[in-house]
Amino acid sequence: MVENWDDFLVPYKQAVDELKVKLRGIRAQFLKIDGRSPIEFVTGRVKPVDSIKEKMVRRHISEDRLEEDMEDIAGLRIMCQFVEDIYQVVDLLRKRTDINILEERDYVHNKKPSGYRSYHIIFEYPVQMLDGEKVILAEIQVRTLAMNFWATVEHSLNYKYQGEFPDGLKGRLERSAEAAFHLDEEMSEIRDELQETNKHEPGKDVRKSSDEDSHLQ
Ligand code: 0O2
Ligand code: 0O2
Repeated sequence: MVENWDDFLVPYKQAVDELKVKLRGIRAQFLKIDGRSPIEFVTGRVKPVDSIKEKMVRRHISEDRLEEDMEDIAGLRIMCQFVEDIYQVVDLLRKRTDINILEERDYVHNKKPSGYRSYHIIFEYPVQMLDGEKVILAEIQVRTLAMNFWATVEHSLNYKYQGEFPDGLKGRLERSAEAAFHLDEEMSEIRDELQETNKHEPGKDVRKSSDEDSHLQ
């Protein structure tokens, strides 16, 4: 049983704080070496107690199984510019020795019925506590800026309507998720074409190319 929620959440808060520093460190290293990072920015949060309790009811999780059965009490988000960056970040995470990946869920190419896309990684993470090491479960969601835009807005609308969207709006939200994904695909294509142009005509001012412009109209 959880006697004191603040005490229960201490290792989770520690994990989120540590992982934010570590993941932001990856970005800093990339920028220094490459001038460009597959990580655009990182956010993190400990799930609020009210949300934990709501999810316990929804997923039939008892308090004594909380540590084992609720994977996202500690949650991190990595935002990327391009879909390809997501998989580069996932590869980097797989190679790390400080996290032990238990499960990966590719909602990028297997979208959820709502239209939601992201790559989820569930892992064990050891936290050094005063009375020794405590291994906790945590989740990292890796997504593009467009996926994050959609998920953020949809999440706040969902909260307002408690998942019961008025008729027709569900379909429109799904279609807007697809529009966001098309935007991601278009951005990747534009990037590839710019790289091709630079390879064949180094020094050409690609900003003046009307061909790329026409794709987005
Ligand atoms: P900077 O200089 O603002 O980029 P903290 O741990 O205090 O840094 P906190 O309060 O826990 O951060 O917040 P959170 O939500 O974990 O992370 C916020 C970080 O994400 C901040 O970066 C924001 O700038 C960054 N962020 C949030 N939304 C966006 C966005 O749409 N675009 C970009 N580029 N960044 C965003 P920092 O680390 O505070 O530094
Ligand atoms: P938060 O902190 O409010 O974001 P479940 O949690 O029961 O829905 P499951 O199987 O435990 O599902 O985990 P899943 O679906 O792999 O990941 C759940 C998390 O992914 C959610 O956490 C969201 O952060 C995100 N997510 C999944 N589907 C959607 C969606 O349709 N829209 C949006 N905006 N986000 C989604 P929580 O619990 O909602 O927590």
